[in-house]
Amino acid sequence: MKVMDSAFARGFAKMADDGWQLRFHERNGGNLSYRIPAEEIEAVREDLNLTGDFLPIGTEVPGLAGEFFMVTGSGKYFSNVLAAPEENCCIIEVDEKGERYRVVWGLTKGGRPTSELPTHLMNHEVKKQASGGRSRVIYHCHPVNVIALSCVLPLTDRDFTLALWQNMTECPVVYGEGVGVVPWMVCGGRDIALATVEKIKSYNVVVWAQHGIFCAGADFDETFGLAHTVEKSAEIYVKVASMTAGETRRQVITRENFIELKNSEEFKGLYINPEFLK
Ligand code: 2HA
Ligand code: ZN
Repeated sequence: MKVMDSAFARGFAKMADDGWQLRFHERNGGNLSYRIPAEEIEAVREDLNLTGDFLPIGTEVPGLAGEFFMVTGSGKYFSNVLAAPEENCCIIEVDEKGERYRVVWGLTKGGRPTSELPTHLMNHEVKKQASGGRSRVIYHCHPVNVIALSCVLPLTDRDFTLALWQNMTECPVVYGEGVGVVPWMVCGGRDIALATVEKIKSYNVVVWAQHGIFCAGADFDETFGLAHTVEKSAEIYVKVASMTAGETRRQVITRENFIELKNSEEFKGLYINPEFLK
């Protein structure tokens, strides 16, 4: 099968376009990666070029040795992915030590995988392990309202989690573990990757102050839905702050409400991080 006839490649391109439609990706902002299951890569093997040279990743990810990923290209625009995935994305193979990669499909007009490849792969490595292999998608985008909040809220996991949870019931339901926050750092390198990895061990969403978010999930719908839910709550916060001239919100979902939600019949088994209920 051709890569572009596979469900995973079509899902990847659709998600990129969903992000573009929601204005999460100005210019070449953001990046997306998918850890491809063995049977899905097997089905498209005839369309791969497995003869290229391996290049250094810039970090070591032994937990991903031999894995294949579909990723967006460095400098490529999300707005162009759906029309021409083979020009704007690629499939990479990680070598048997987890130190190097090579492009085996895509980037037909040249280019490299995303500048955030070290962060993506290091996040995949920890999420793969923490989720027992379930986690497959890492998504980075620049949603305007989350970034706006990072200009005004204290940059703590607690402040962000409560600010987002308290506007909308869906939030603690969808990300009951909360969100992590990384202060402003230079992007694209190993330091921000390490800081993000520390946070993504406990959360599925990490805010990069004055930059955007990183999130992780099992599939495209779950991961995009997570980013969308976070950004929607941030938008509500920004609207409320605008209506009230910056005064404190008058009604929010309270700590007692979160406990009520968690203990309800309707949401039986829902996990809400107890750290943020204190
Ligand atoms: O331009 O978003 O963080 C891609 C990015 C870098
Ligand atoms: Zn970015």
